[in-house]
Amino acid sequence: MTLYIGSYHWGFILLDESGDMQEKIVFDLGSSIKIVAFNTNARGALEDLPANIRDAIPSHEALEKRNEGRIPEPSKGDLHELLENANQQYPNHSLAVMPAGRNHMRGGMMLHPIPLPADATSPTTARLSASQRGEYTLSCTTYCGYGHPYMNLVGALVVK
Ligand SMILES: [Cu+2]
Repeated sequence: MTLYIGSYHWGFILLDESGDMQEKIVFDLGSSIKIVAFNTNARGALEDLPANIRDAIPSHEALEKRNEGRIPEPSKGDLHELLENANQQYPNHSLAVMPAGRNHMRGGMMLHPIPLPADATSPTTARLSASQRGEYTLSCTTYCGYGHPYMNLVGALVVK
């Protein structure tokens, strides 16, 4: 099974092979999963994706809308300005997969961080094996501006 994961300021989108957006994907214990990860700002990487996946990626405006209510309003400035600023100054993300509810510093990750630079010319591929039951969170471990601490998709992968 292949999963497509895209990063944006400040979150991840999770797409299955048919290009359907998912909040959560459930696997059987022992499954082997291929992850194709990309920065939604990396044009070169997007060109390398299958057409149905590329076409399913929301516009930058739609991705920005996802931040409303999920990312706390800053005490100074507004969210939109901070996002523009982050796009310029901190364009890169990374993807780690770790057990839900745990700090990544404590280990137990399913996937050590893979970089998702904005100037990547191709997506990054990784393999995971679902060797332990539980819920896993997608998380960015590269500082990417104001919303970085909220850049995670809690319990997005579930091994049953
Ligand atoms: Cu990030």
